[in-house]
Amino acid sequence: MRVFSGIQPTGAIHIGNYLGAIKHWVELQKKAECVFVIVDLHAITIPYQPEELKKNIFDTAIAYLAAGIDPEKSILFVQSQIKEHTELCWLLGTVCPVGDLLRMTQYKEKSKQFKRMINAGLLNYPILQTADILLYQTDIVPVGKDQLQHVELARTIARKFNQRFGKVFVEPKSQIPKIGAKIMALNNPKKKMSKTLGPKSYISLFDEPDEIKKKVMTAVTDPGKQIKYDPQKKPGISNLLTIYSLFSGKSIKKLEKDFKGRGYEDFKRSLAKVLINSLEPFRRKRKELLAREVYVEEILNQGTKRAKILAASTMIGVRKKMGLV
Ligand code: AQP
Repeated sequence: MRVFSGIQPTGAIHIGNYLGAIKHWVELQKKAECVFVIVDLHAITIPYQPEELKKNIFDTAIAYLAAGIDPEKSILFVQSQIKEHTELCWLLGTVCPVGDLLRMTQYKEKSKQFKRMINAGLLNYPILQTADILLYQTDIVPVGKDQLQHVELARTIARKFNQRFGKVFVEPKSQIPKIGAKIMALNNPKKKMSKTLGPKSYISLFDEPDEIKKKVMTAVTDPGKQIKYDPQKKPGISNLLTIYSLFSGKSIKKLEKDFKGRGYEDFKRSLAKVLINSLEPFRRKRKELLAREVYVEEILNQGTKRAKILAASTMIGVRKKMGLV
């Protein structure tokens, strides 16, 4: 079984990225052949600073490793290092209808968020993501809920291509966690926790204890004071209960019982403690890795070499089927 997934180096990796994706990657490494990528070509579809991007790519690699991605088991690399991604993107663009791209929720949301820079890359983003996935003959794509639509499109494009030119691609399936597939922003529980919404919306994997405490204590909650899971009526506290449950291993029911009759403040104080303790090993590992820059670069170089072999092999089949040889 081949597993593929990635994250954009658009800022600090947060607990939403972790609970929705990375945590499951770490588990999947034990039983599947995994390819994990830092999708820098996706990150440049929104406004960015080149120097910052370079730093974010490195920081994202450190986040993967600190959170438990094992370079001995999994392939880890930076997308732009393998030209086959952009080549396949162009070819698949001739198979994908424009209408399918225009109805993608992420395109609609990001083009509202970045009104002044709605570029063709932002619209074509899902084709590049399809190319990323299909290049590695991926069976499973573990992602958060927001990426479900894109993976569905990748399946459709794979099917269309195979029908028109003959079978080359595996049709990938998404794997979405039952709980934690969409962690909401701390400062606005109606919106998804997101790197580009800014640090007040998220807790980074590497936030210091003081920051964690401050962000949790000021997280938006709902009227009333009951600790009860009800995402419609109480989106704020329900989101915090989900986070608490996933980091502590206690069920939401048990937490509701434990905190019965106690107020939000008590609950938040306890959640902050859980988060500070749970994220401590990540902070420690990151500090170690920051002092080993050459080692991290070598992991990425080795990953590129391994991924390149897989990507090049798929492209031979694609070119042949499309009459491009
Ligand atoms: N809030 C979230 N809850 C659960 N899963 C999430 N993911 C992202 N946010 C949440 C999952 O993390 C993986 C990497 O996402 P990405 O960096 O490729 O882009 P994204 O989904 O757009 O993530 P962000 O943090 O919201 O980044 P920006 O702000 O740059 O757009 C994916 O599997 C995603 O589902």
